[in-house]
Amino acid sequence: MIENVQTDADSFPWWKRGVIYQIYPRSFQDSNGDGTGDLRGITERLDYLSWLGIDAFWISPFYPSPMADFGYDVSNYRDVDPLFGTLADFDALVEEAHARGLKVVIDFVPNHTSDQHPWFVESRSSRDNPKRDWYVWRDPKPDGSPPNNWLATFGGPAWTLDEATGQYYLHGFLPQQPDLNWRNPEVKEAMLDALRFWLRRGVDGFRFDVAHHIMKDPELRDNPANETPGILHKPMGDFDSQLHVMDRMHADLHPTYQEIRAVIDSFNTETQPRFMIGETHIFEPVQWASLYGEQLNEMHMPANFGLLRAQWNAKSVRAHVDSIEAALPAGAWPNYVLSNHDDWRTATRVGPPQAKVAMMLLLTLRGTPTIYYGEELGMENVEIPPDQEQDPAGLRVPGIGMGRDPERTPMQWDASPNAGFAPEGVTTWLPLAPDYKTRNVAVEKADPKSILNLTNELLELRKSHPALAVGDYAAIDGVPDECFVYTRSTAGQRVLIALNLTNQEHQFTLPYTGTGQVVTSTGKDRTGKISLTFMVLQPNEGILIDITGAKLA
Ligand code: ISL
Repeated sequence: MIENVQTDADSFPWWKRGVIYQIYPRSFQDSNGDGTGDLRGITERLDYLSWLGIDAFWISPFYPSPMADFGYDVSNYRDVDPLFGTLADFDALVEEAHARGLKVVIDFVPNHTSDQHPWFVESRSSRDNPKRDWYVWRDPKPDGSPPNNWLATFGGPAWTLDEATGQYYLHGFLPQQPDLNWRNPEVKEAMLDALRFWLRRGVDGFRFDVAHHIMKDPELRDNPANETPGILHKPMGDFDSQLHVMDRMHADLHPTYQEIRAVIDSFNTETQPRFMIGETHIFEPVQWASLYGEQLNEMHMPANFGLLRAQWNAKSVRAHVDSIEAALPAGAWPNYVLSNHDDWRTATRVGPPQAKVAMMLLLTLRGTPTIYYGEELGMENVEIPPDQEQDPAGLRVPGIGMGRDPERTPMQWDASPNAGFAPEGVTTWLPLAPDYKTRNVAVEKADPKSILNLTNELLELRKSHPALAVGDYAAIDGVPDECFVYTRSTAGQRVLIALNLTNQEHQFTLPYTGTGQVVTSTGKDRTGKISLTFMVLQPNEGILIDITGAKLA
């Protein structure tokens, strides 16, 4: 008897039942031979995305920008940087994507602008400029030091002194990324209006960059010291010496998110429900879950980065998933991610033999998965020679692995010079991975056992199996500590996912009788019926089994 289950996948909006694919636009496809990817390049590759089977893609920022942080320093919220193309290119991309049934999610950077944004240029021009209060300006302490102890994510204090006006401005990231003052109603209105600009152009949703940063302690009190450094998901240097409780997550985030959500919802139609996901690096599950809003009227989904931080072993991964399921407010929908443009490639983090297991996990958990471009190929971090390093995080805080270039290298399309990413002879903005001739879309499409074909199959299975897309999750107890085994169930269907997170064979008994039907496996070497009473998982193996109708032992 299958109880307490969801049934009809079609009644779920696309952002719940679907899969999001993240495109870092500099690195996806260069259409004009300047060595950097662009919007037309994405349009040229839409057939690939359709074939792959994703539902939506999110494009990291393409706004006009001095590129101090490669687009996360926006100097105009209503245009496209010439490096990436034009507004007309964007409109064409949306039209072509929608024609294929693909949703378009764009990055929105609410916490900070570029220091070259006209708003900041005005704001810094004098203490009594009408835009002064659009940013966070404070006098130095009597000894001339910054107003409080806050640190910038990418090294150094979060305050820079403007010599001309004698005040410090706040920047949670680079000095070239001054923080906006969201408590100023004019700022809020200007930003909401920028959202409307893109909603009118047809975007299906937004990813809100560092959404938890936009509201800080209004009294700007010091952060307390962090007595247990190492709690962040990657080495962050001095930034990790503090608990970031005052420089983010102030309670008035909630009414602000509600106002943003109301604007987005006001563009909903029957056929086009809009959506927002917040980039929220909050790891305490209850605090994270609060960002859905008490009435589920804030973030449709606060991004959940817990899997990036979990140790790669079955106990930690299961503990994380169970904690998310437990913390989730009634009616809210979970989400998972294994890598992005700020974090290590999955194959590098978990080791190449585990990459397929990781992909099977991501695409079979209950919750919307986001796949970072190239993960479907098993791309790895690429070592960047020091003289080619680009990322300001790595350049400003060298030597501890903060640089993000290794996970941002060009997409590997084929074995031709420049991997089909850019024309032959062009110098690409970051070097290509050394393995691109053997690890690319063309080679992997032709290999039935590739991670690309596994990803493609799992994406198709999510469409054909409501249990995988929207079914309930239940972990199975009594299996070896090295394996993570769970079911996904709808009223009419139950599938079981058995993942071996080690390179050793494991044997165990499942709490079901009889046999199940193999749907697929990471090795693509299993077919037919499989015993549920005695299961053997090969090293680094994941199996997906249809157990609809199986009886509990
Ligand atoms: O603060 C952190 C850890 O607690 C960082 O992980 C931080 O949240 C993360 O670096 C934020 O990233 C986003 O905003 C940055 C940009 O450089 C990143 O690429 C973007 O994803 C500034 O806009």
